[in-house]
Amino acid sequence: MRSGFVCVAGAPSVGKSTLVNAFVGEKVSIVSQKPGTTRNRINAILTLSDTQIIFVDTPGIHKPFHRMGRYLFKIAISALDGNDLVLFVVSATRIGSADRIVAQKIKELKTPVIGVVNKIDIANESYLKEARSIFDYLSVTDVFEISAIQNKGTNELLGRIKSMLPEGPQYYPEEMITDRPTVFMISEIIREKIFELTHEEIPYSSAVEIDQMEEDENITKVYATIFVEKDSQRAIMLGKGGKMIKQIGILSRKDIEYLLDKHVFLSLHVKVKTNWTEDEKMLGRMFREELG
Ligand SMILES: Nc1nc2c(ncn2[C@@H]2O[C@H](COP(=O)(O)OP(=O)(O)O)[C@@H](O)[C@H]2O)c(=O)[nH]1
Ligand SMILES: [Mg+2]
Repeated sequence: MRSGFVCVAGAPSVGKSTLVNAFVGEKVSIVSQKPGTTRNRINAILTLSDTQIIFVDTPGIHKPFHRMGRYLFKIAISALDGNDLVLFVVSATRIGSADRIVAQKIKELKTPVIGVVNKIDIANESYLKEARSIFDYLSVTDVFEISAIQNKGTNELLGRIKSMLPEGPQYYPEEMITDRPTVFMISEIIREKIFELTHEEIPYSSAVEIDQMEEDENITKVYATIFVEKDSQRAIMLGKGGKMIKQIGILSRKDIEYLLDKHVFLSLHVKVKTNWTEDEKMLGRMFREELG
């Protein structure tokens, strides 16, 4: 059997999580239009008859500006190490300093690299040229132009990935699609809806913790807390007459029911925790898995 870890690296919003989901054929990692959606290192597992590929999704690499940002940066950088292969993803719609920072980090690695230019469905010719020059700088000759969202070029890319993996063990049971527990997946679904529905600093000031899960025969009850940093943010999260939190709840419940394949009762609570993005204890809980 061939197997291995494939780190999906790149600047924020280039489509790393979308690509990982496309490979696995399930929504393992949340996606939004806003940069900084992914906060953790998430393994998405694809098991085929003779191959197991573990895609390592990561936060986008960019200059950190607060304590949580520094954690995200550390997680993304340390995830680059110890893989069998790195996919360096850029977007055909925008190449900038963030991509060059990632390129510099990748240049230091000894791991083989495949270049991926994503979003060719909305490509801009001048950026395609810049993408090529970034890969030239890294002496990466293996470059695939794809659209993760339309599943274009992803099969060819997958074939190339498979051919580059070493002989190895089956790391995970074949039915497993992620190394993350259900409670994490649920908290991520809720966070995705917050990223979709709220704006400006609100999604970045939000965190979700699952307080309790009760499994009855016909229904699973989930009690979750959404943390924000200020009273004013709490008011926005709740919305006029509770409209916002209700909408977050409706969309989240639908996805959680799909995930669990059961009816779900979801109770969301919004709590203010001043400056939690600077709080070592809370960050320690959020990044327990990554900090080892
Ligand atoms: N047009 C287009 N949009 C894409 C494609 N891949 C991802 N996106 C969009 O780009 C945004 C960021 O995607 P995401 O996977 O969260 O990026 P990440 O931050 O690199 O993980 C989302 O709005 C995606 O729907 C693509 O191939 N084409
Ligand atoms: Mg992501």
